[in-house]
Amino acid sequence: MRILLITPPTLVEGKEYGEVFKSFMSEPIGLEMLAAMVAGENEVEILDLSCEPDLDLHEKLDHYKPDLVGVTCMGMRIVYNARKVLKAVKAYDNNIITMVGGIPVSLVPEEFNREYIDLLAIGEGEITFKELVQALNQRNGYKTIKGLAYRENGRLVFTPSRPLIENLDSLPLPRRDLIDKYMTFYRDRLFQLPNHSFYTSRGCPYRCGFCSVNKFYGRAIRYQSPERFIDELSASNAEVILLVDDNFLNNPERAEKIADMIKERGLERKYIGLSSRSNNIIKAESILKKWRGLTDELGVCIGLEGISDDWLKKLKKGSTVEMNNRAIDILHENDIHISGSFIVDPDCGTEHFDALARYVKEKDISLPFFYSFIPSPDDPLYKDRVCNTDWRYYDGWNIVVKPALPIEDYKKGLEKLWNLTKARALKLMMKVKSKFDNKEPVRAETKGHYF
Ligand code: B12
Ligand code: SF4
Repeated sequence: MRILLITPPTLVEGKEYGEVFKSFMSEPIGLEMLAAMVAGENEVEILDLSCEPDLDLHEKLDHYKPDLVGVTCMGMRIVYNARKVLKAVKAYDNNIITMVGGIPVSLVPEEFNREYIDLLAIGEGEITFKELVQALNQRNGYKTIKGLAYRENGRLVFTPSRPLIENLDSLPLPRRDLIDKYMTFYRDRLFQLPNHSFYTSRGCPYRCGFCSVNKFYGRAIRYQSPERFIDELSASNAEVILLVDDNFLNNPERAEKIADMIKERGLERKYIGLSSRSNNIIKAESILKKWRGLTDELGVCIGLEGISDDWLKKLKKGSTVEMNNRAIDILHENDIHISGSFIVDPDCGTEHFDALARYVKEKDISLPFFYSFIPSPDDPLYKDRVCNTDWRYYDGWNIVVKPALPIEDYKKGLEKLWNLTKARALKLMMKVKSKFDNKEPVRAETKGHYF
């Protein structure tokens, strides 16, 4: 069977702030995992339309002649783009089986109940995809395969749910060979060096109300063993590695073992980025020095979310401003740069924007990100104030919940904060520039919003 796996374009047509996504390109690990699951008798290709937005899809389909096209939809904001690609494929040839997967597909499946979409993957995709392709190859039916939804008389029919994969080590390595052609695009924002992303654990045990991860994976966290991660890392030559786990430091003992193994095997990199909650940074304080020693520059992303305990409580964040402050101090003590994100309270007054800017400067947060509030499908917070139901606006930069301030004032406040982001990003870039004597020319496409 010939399979074409597609990432839809990340830029949303004519959208304000769209430029920012040019600086956010990284590899589609989900698709690489699916490709690895069906290696062997099948022909698989990955097409990343965020890197090739002007590609002629018909020409590609003419040339590749796929039997099955699988599209990934990573966020609500690209629901329309994902559908557009699927519609074009079906219009090209009605016999091509069209399929879509990703977190939004599981959270709002009705959005994908369209005549041009044959199958939806609900939940984790690897085993479902493997069983589906096997069934199609053997000309068997797929209606008993777990983790699918298909259309019948215009309605979605769901097969039994797909259990979470118990042992992540049982999965093959992602097919990075299929994305080598895009490595000039997959550059990090600061150093413009090629990067690989690693997703070494799945899920998160916390229950922040706004977050989709705990809804998709449940509140369990599953880990790859350090050995499995090291195998994957050894196969990667990227100078920049991003550990895109939602909560990498949740298990400090495992994180320490991984650090020791990277050192023992000489797998250090120029830059390492990882994400963690502030309470886990505090828990992992004693091992951060080891991580710092593995790289020229270490960056940690924290979801700080706010500067008042009341707001953090409203978000069900499960952390406090005191914890955030302590985590920030620990990172500074270890010479680790901080990327901190905030969700700006729709009920704030104009003074709040200044207070956020002051906090960021005082705490020396190198890369602050400020998002407007987006309600999660199953969380009641601000549901009654949704003023925009067009998914294209669900990017955190546009406003979908009516603020207490006049909308223009709230927008201005956000824009001012984003100017601070640009200024601080530039400062960080200057600081680290000397460490990264990157002779490679920077592609215009990846230059992005900040610089
Ligand atoms: C890495 C990452 C990024 C990377 C992009 C990586 C990439 N090119 O794919 C960067 C930094 C660029 C990024 C940007 C953004 N991200 Co992001 N990101 C993630 C993160 C941390 C990991 C994604 C990942 O690689 N997962 C690992 C793979 C294995 O899982 P997967 O992609 O879901 O695929 C599996 C299944 O979903 C399914 N599947 C997926 N596609 C398909 C297709 C088929 C055919 C089948 C059968 C199955 C299938 O099978 C796969 C294997 O199990 C997730 C959180 C998370 N836990 O997933 C957030 C997450 C996806 N991001 C999110 C957001 C909000 C954004 C931004 C909008 C943030 C912002 N305001 O800038 C932007 C938008 C980007 C965009 N494309 O529009 C939200 C999405 C929420 C939502 N409901 O919309 C998430 C869930 C984070 C969160 N805590 O809420 N992100
Ligand atoms: S800690 Fe992060 S990943 Fe976990 S539920 Fe909260 S926001 Fe989501």
